[in-house]
Amino acid sequence: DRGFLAQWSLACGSRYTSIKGEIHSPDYPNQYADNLDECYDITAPVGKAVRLEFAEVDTEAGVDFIRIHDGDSEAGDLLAELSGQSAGEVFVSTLSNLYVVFQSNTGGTGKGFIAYYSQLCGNRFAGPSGQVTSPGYPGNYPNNADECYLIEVADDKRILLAFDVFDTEADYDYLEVYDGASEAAPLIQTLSGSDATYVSLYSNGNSLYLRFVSDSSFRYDGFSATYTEI
Ligand SMILES: [Ca+2]
Ligand SMILES: [Ca+2]
Repeated sequence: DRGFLAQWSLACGSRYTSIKGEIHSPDYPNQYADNLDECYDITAPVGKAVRLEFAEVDTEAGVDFIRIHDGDSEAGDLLAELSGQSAGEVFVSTLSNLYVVFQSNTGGTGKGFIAYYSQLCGNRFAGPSGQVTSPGYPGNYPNNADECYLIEVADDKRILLAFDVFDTEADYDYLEVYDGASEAAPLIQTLSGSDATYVSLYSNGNSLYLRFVSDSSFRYDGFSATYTEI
């Protein structure tokens, strides 16, 4: 017997920290058991966010619930309470955690749920236009930087990314531009040195993912770019 205090401070035993993966109810796609109280703690590195997409929800409607919290415990804001049948709901964490609880009572059951998680860049830009700059800009960027930027515009739009300034240590400090929402998307171009000043790039879809990396010596101005929804 652990006693009340130990129970109260016990963290969720099911932690998910991979770049991507799945969570599902016990025995999915077979019927889940009665009286479950399951937790799923999905944690990304600091600076990244968690995206969670429910491919299937099938529970006893109004009685057996999946609760999605924006944080690392049930104390985090409740984003949604799913019950009954649904598919396709997507949730994104504000910081680097989502916490999911699945509870069933006695009586009716179902297949439960399956959901897929992935890590998104936490440095997110939305809206029709904006400015993206290297860390510390207009000062020099730091050594050993590894920064991500996720730009997302309206669903049916594309993005024009135009660089006003680009100045990095050639070959050692660079910016990767991906045609999508993560590093899993196709790489459009890797920019380094000063050649990229006044370069413009276009996305095919409504998102662009940038990754800026610097090595351990020689800091330059970095970059400043304007993105526009087109
Ligand atoms: Ca039930
Ligand atoms: Ca450098």
